[in-house]
Amino acid sequence: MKPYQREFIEFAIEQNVLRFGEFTLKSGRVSPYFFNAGLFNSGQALAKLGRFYAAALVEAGVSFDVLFGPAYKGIPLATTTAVALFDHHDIDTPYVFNRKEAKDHGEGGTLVGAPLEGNIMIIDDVITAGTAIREVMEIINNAGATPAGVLIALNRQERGRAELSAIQEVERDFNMPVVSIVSLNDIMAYLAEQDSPEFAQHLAAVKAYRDQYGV
Ligand code: OMP
Repeated sequence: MKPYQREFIEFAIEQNVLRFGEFTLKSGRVSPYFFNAGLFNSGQALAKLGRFYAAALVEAGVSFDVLFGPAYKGIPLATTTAVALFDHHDIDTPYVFNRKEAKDHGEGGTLVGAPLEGNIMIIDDVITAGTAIREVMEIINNAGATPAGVLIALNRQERGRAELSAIQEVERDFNMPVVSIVSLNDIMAYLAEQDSPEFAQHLAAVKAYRDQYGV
């Protein structure tokens, strides 16, 4: 685990974004942990979050033309990443986001920002079973653009439709990399490092979950 990844996990726990307990996921799986990116809900938290996304993106070295933030949660994520790329890496990148409902007046349409053209880097929060990201791929295909990759905060390292992980399936099906700031392995390593019975309990629950749904 790199120092910025440990820092990110601490930051997510501090913000209550990463919580332990019992949570029913979109996929129906009942998970002992949940990552709620919506709780990065202040100017300071969003600014810091953008720095983590930008750091992971620059480190991955994937080239792209435009950042895309899928509605709704991806919108502030792509925005703060674009700002951090400029402020901290001197990279000025166009960005675009979509509306869930098409607007039939004014400028119209479902896209706001730069044109959705060329190689698109999608910014999102979490991939579990891969359903949400497949919907996003349709928007990119319909625009005639090419996916360059996906950047997410957390790779939950869960099985997708068959034996591969959901992320491996997405990488295979759309021929692009999925980059994450941290993965479940990093969270487990972090829990194991803490000298705390509470965290040891969380780790045991996460291990049992991974045995059932992990890859
Ligand atoms: P999949 O569509 O199964 O990949 O689930 C991804 C979506 O589930 C995310 O975009 C979130 O809306 C939500 N989610 C979280 O936000 N955090 C989690 O820890 C787990 C999920 C989830 O429901 O799987």
